[in-house]
Amino acid sequence: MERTLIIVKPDAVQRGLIGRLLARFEDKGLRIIGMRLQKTPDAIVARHYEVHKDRPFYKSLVGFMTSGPVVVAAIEGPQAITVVRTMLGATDGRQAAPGTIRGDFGIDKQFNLVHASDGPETAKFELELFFKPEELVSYTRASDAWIVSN
Ligand code: 3AN
Repeated sequence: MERTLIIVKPDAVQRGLIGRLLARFEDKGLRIIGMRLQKTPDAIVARHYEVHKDRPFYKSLVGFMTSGPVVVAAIEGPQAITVVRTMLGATDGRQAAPGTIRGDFGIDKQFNLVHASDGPETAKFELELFFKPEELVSYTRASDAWIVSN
């Protein structure tokens, strides 16, 4: 089992896609173990995107991510980090494959709907940045026995 962080970005919230996007993760069999709608403080977004701070799009990216509410969620499942990244598709919606979130819903690089952690270390860092330990809930659903066979 792995845990990863996703952010339903301001563009997706403004477009009324929260439910449809979260449903994709549930449909896949992944479990939401923490979730909150928030307007993210500048300092948190700056830490989250620190690796990009020298990139030309950094300022615009931070402005975008603080421009309106987002939904942050912690998601759990077998190889959840890779599975969720695959579900997002390529960064640029124009290149993202049909069937992926960005391939089906987006046609832009910045307005690319959902963020997800890109590796185990990033997932740990991002989950700790956005959630206190007690905000993540360990549980199983009745359906889990029919989603993962062993
Ligand atoms: P991903 O979200 O696929 O991991 P990264 O980590 O390369 O993509 O970029 C982080 C975020 O920065 C992206 N989600 C996107 O919103 C934004 N971004 C990446 N490249 C560009 C770009 N060339 N112009 C504007 N925004 C960008």
